[in-house]
Amino acid sequence: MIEKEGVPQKELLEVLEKKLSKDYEYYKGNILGSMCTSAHTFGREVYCKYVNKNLGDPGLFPGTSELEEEVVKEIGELFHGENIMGSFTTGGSEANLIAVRIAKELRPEVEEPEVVLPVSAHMSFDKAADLLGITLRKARLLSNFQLDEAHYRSLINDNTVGAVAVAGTTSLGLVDPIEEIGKMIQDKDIFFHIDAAFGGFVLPFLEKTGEGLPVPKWDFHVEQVDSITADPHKMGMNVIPSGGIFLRNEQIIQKTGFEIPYLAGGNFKHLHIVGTRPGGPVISFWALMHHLGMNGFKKVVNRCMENTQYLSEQIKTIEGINLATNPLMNIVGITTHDGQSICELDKELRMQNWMLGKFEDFNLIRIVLMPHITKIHLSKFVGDLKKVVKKLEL
Ligand code: 0PR
Repeated sequence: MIEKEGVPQKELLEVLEKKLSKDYEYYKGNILGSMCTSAHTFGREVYCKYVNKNLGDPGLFPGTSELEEEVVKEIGELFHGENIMGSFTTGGSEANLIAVRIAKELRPEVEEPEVVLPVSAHMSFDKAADLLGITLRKARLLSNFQLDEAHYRSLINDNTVGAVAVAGTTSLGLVDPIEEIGKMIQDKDIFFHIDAAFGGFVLPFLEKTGEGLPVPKWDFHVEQVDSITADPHKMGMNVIPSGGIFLRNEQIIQKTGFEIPYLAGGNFKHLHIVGTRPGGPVISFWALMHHLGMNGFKKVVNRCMENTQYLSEQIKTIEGINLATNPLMNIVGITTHDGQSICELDKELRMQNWMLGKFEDFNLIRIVLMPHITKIHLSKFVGDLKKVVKKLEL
């Protein structure tokens, strides 16, 4: 119940501190299975300063709106595109939903639209398909977790309005064969979307990759690619919420956008699901990108990759468990040596307060080596992992 007379701020802050003490905290190092991390302090500062900006009515905030255009264009260049359009979103799910909707809108003549995607694609595509009345055709993976290209090709037909590939899979951080898929749909009227929600702010900064795996072409470099999802609130270290949708063709917003005619700031077309839209994360990421520069991001990614390498090497020495695959990015998958379920392993480690990702379909535990994780946290984890594997006699 809300009190009749307000409670003093100091008192409330104390209550909040107590109530929120249940939450896990990134800096403690036991959040090992998340794609989010502590927001960069400079970004946080800028965000707080500009928290009132609403891009849902861009005519009232032309400065913020111009900044969004600028940062989108710059990210587009990072992804080897020219004059890229697009916008920030609430996250990867909204960006993917927007992309699937565009694919459908561009082909109104197709009565039963379908989208082809790998089975490793994120749940947000299932949500999008459900909301938009689209059928998903899911391509299998091979035993090494790479896409079965022949199966993907076989799912493309006259009803295919969209093709999706992932640059940084949710489970293992792998990149689909994007050039090859591009060739498959060449000269077909199929919208090609890349989900780089995670990989978008890793791949451009990867210098040396795990086990020397080459970084495949994944972005606007591939001429068939029409759009990309990339989320600043994952490896971009920006505040939540900040995802992004990036589009090659500037006409798409005019062709498929929604128009709200009564806005205080005047008419605008937009692609978003939300109306009122935070401008703060756009401004904070503009500032963060320019503050860190290429080298700043490379440094962060390098450190995450060093930790990835360290953890991978350690896992290789533990009998009973295996690396699911050599990591390309800062995600490590642990599986059992003989195919035994990872559920018990996950449960035991969780009891030791390690918050991991569990992917039952692929029988693997996921560790995302985000910037908040240090080698000290990892060596503690490895110690517990060894004990648990022994206890379970894996
Ligand atoms: N695309 C990919 C490839 C993703 O991995 C994700 C989220 C999305 C799209 C959707 O992004 P939003 O969550 O921003 O809408 N992947 C994370 C995951 O499922 C989301 C997450 C983040 C989960 C932090 C847990 C967590 O603690 O693992």
